[in-house]
Amino acid sequence: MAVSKLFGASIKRREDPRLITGKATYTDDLQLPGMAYAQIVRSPHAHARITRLDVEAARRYPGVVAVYTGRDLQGVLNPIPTAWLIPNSDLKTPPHPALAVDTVRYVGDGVAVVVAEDRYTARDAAGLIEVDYEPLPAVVDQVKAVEQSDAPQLHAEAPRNVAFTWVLASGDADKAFQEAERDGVIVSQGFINQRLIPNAMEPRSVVARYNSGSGELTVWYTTQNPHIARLLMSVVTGIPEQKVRIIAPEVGGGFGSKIPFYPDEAIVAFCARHTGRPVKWTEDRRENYLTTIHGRDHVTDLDVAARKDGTITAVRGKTWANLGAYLSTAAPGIPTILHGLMLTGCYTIPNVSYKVVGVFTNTAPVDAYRGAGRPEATYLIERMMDCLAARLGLDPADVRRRNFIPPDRFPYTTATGLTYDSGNYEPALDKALEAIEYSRIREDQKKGPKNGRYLGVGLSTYTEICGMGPSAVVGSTGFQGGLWESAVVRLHPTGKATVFTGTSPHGQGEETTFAQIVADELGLPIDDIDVVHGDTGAGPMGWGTYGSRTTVVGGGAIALAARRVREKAAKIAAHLLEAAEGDLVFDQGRFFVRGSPDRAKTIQEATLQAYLAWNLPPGVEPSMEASAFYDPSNFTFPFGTHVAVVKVNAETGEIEFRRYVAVDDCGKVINPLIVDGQVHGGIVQGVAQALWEGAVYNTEGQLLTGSMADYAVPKAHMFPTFRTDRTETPSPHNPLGVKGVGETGTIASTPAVVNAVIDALRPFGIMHLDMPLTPERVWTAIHGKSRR
Ligand code: MCN
Repeated sequence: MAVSKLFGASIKRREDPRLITGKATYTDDLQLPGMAYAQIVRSPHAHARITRLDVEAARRYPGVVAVYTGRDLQGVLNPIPTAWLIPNSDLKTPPHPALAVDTVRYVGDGVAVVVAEDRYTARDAAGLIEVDYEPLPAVVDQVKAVEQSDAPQLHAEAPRNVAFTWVLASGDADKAFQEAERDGVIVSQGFINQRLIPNAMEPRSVVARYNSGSGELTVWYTTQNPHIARLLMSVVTGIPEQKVRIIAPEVGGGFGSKIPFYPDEAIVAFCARHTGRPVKWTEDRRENYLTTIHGRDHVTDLDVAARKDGTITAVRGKTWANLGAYLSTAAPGIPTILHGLMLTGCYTIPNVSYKVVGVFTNTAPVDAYRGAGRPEATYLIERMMDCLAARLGLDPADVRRRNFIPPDRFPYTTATGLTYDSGNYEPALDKALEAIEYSRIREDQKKGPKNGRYLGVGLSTYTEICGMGPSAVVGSTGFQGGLWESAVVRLHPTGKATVFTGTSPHGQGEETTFAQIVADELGLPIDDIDVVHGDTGAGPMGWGTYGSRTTVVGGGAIALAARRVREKAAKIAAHLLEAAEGDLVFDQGRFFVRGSPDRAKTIQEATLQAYLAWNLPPGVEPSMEASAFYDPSNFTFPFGTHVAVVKVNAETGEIEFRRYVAVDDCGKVINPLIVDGQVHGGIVQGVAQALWEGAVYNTEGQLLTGSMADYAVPKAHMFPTFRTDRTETPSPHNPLGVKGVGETGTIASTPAVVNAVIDALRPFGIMHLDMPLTPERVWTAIHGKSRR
């Protein structure tokens, strides 16, 4: 690879050839000798009591190996745990059995599992299981679940279906609102952030093998965090952690949906252990829609108080967060820590009063979906910026500028208690406005609609919290783990390198960017470096890939480990060159004596000597590897401006998505090509929420959008070309100066597009519409039948 400086180079992802030529191994590709197949029988009711469960016919069906019910698992498997126990919230954690025993609480709740010789037999036999249900009333709406006195109750442990009440109060919001009432302005708006269904390319899949001779359980599965999975697998199955090995082969994308520890992996492990056979389970897409976690699903009432010049003095509100039937692994932390603390966005809002009520309903569990809490926060504050601008007759860009945290105030502590590491918001805004030709659009708007099409432009000036995170801080929020990261950089005798990371990329491209980091730190050719991840049996413990933490924390650990290797190589080179270490210069893989460039040893030569160990300097151990465990001192806060331009056809309500500009700042960029790819993918997911996607349950708790035919996953032709650009404000505390970027597009784009559509609809006096902005919804609003 003829690139002298690899950090910052747009090189193609090395993952892709195998992924796009069918050479990659996914969990479902695995074939183990003697393998059997599992099929989970799931409840067709959203809420019901199980009165009879007869598995005899299934058990007798030819080819069936075993059938288990919730009662068989009782006392053998522990309940599925929740790992984010947010404090001071009266959090209720009702038990979540892997298979329901008496009561099912959402459509898709497992009641039995069939293990058979092949997956078709397993499926056929599952159809023979007779379950009598006594249906109970269901509730799917989180506000009704809490506020309606006769709402069905899901768990005895959680009166009124309240899982937690989380309160954030800072400054004196009441006083600010009183002042605004007298001499300013108060804007109030209700917002629905609809439920979304993650659509990874591959659904979830598990293969478990238990060796009763050694007591070892090996599980291959679609997880974003194998080490956490091992810990939780051990907790749930009781198998000692050192006997459990988790391997994530090709995962096929996750977008957060493969973070949680689901009942299914515990069930499959149980089946493998109790049948003595390796067992495979792969969900189909329908099952995926019903039982893999969903995202978002907030109902919010929000007020902002401001001065007449547009300076916001306070934000106040309440959100009802739908958590589904059970608390998924990280669920309590998403609408609180990752959402509430980001409510003030990139603005100097001094007073905050916010309450989040987490609610159980008869729906699939809700957990982290790309952005996880931050898209919901950004949506609220960025929509409010536009509402306020409209109320005051100001330009939305000017209102934002007025409230930006000035660049000289970083590190900046927000009213919500976070310390933003670095930021410089105006240059990103300026760049984006220039690229979209903002003034020209505003001029065009003044000319009025053309052919019944109304022009709109929408901004989103976002910041977000990622690079999770300092362990002590996340621990103080109730997260039951650390969020440091591990790395091992190992050079082999031939000078080639294997790098182990505790993170577990599954589509983001770190096999490439991590190799770029090591290539630069050690001056090795990039093709000589392999990156290994996703196997608890390979490298040290680490916490996985989510929260756009992989590069910031995992990459930071890799840089530190590589630097340790370089230090050791320098000692050996100095010894071999009979020079003082302090006299050596390191450049592109060579150590040479300052002033004598020919007196040199390459890092490969030093490495070979480290393995031969014939002539090592005193106190230096053989071999050439180093590890690092990096716990960052703060999160990172990337930011930027996204702008969307739309035209709305007033006759049909259709939205023409015309142009999109994204200017992001994720600090130092390792690979601009990959960063662009991440931003593109993120924008698509965020825009899809604004315009098309939404999970719909009917009042009985049946998922009406239960397949790709009913759920509006967008297609490429629905988007204009995205124009991306960047500013660069390094993170001051990260060894590489990087900030995360994996979620920025999703976080930023939703409000940009909604703001653009509402901007276009301003001539009709429309102040807000809830997402998705379908033609029907827009048309209804234009023609005067809006419900809000
Ligand atoms: N990068 C870079 N320079 C930076 C920051 C990042 O070159 N300053 C590169 C990274 O090295 C990496 C990519 O950009 O190749 C994204 O890195 P990062 O921001 O660290 O995000 P993570 O790797 O932690 O990915 C997690 C993030 C999340 S939370 C979701 S959800 C998500 C996403 O990434 N899910 C994805 N992107 C996805 N992309 C794919 N293809 N599939 C998913 O499931």
